[in-house]
Amino acid sequence: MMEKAQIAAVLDEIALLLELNDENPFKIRAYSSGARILENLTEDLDELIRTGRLSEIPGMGEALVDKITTLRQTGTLPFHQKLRATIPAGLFEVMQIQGLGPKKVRALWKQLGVEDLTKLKEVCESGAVAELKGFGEKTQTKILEGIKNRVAYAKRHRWVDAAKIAEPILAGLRALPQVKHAESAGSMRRSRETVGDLDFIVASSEPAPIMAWFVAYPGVKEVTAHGETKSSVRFENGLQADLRVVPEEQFFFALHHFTGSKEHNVAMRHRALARGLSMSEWGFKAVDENQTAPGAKDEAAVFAALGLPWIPPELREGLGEIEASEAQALPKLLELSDLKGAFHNHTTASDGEHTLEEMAAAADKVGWEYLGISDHSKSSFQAHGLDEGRLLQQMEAIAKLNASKKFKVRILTGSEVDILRDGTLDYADDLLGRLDFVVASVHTLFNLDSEAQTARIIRAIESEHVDMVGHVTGRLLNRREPYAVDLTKIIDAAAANETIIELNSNPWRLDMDWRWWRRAAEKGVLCSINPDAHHQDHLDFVQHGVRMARKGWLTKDQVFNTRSLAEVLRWLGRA
Ligand code: DGT
Ligand code: CA
Ligand code: CA
Ligand code: ZN
Repeated sequence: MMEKAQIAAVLDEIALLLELNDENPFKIRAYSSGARILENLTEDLDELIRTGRLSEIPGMGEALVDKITTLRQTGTLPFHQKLRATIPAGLFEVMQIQGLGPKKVRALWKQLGVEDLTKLKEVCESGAVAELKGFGEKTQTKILEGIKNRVAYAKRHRWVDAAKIAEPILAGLRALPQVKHAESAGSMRRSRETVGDLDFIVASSEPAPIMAWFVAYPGVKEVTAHGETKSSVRFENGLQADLRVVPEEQFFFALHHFTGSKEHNVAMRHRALARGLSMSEWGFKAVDENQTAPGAKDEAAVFAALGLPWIPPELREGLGEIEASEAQALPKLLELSDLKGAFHNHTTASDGEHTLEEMAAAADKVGWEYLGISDHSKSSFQAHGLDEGRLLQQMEAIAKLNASKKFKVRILTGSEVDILRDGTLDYADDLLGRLDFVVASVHTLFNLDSEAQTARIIRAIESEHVDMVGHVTGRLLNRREPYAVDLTKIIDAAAANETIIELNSNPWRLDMDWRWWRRAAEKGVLCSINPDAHHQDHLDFVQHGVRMARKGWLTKDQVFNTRSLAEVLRWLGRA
């Protein structure tokens, strides 16, 4: 059985294929509007099919109903398959080049025989594209750029990298005299771990100078659109940004709409319709023309009009946030100021850049009650892991430093101990037992199969000396995939053994992924927001951990390092 969203995607693809085949525009529109209707259906699709009521929905013709029924029941559609076979497979890649819609792709295909990217490049370089009606030199150059940069343009950007670009732009927009409000929306505002593009929303009655400022912003490498109320630019690193200027009374609707997610928006629109309102980026419209629709003077008013308390953007992923809001059961999300200290930090003893004292000074600056030091263990020789002797020396140095009262922060002795191939640990139990806390991490053998990798980590979780498991999947965003591991089983083992799971806050890692935390918390697993600092400045990384914890619906109670020093020591069995 095929889901509604997948059926809609097939209908959209049919519309695209028909357009490539230069079919009747009405027919094309029928498929794409059919896809939209399907996305917005609140009623049970099977029920609608069974009772024949699907065809009574305006816009749902016989042909469409037949195809939806076939897709729902069999998961494929011969019509779609046949249509797909009429298009060279390479054209799908050609369509992903920036600025190439179905009409242009068809012209390139039919008139110049372009069936893939190689051929496209060839006809651009020969100058043939510039000669085509509706193309020209400029388009030809743009297509070549698009081919050259297609990897960079298709790439998603880490949230931190996108934020570095977005923050000064937002500040610049807010400083313009014509700007009433300015916000960054989209995945950036929802705090996704990676961002496809930036979406700025501005309220103003005078968009022209704002647009002019935006397209001339330093660092803009290319202006991909410059309209009256919408412009798009691309920066050096390939990141694209959209700017939309709306009248003030539309601002909070536009902000809500472009914050997304799409899934959240679809659910909100259903809810609005059930209340006699149609909802869009422009505002509410009463379905009954004699009624007036509510406006919104802030974002909370958009939700309030639908009987809902405001939902934090991080939760707007269409994962039950509207139901929770309706039930007054939204979590009170963790905040940065809730943190009272942090575990998992390195010093120059292993691969950190700052000494113990420098790290203590940095923690004092943040105002933390405690700072857990956990350098690497001896197997991590490439990171200058500590052998037993050096670890004992470090423990002594920490005891002295704490006794000296030179810093307010209490340093806790620990280790990021390597999990060895079989799940045993890199130090003997009696040594581990003398530390204040132990983080156990995998740093080798990423290629083990899921069963072996999972068993290895679970064995470490079961060790009575392991308090936390570090960066549980080993992923590096955009760089290294997570190793194969069964997180369901890891979470169950952590719950059974009262082992904390780390939320590694290094912006490359953000591991464990936010999608798993609700499940972990429901099972009673504690989260520790760990900076994994290798530099004084890295203590700040916890802000990213907090963002991800919020995305994972975590509250203060579910996060270990919101506890006081006394509570933490008690939990660790050290007081
Ligand atoms: P990204 O840029 O891929 O990281 O993710 P977003 O969420 O920023 O997506 P983007 O930039 O394409 O669009 C921004 C928001 O606009 C999106 O989260 C929801 C809204 N939006 C865009 N397209 C649609 C759509 O087709 N339907 C609905 N309901 N909302 C949409
Ligand atoms: Ca976006
Ligand atoms: Ca966008
Ligand atoms: Zn590590």
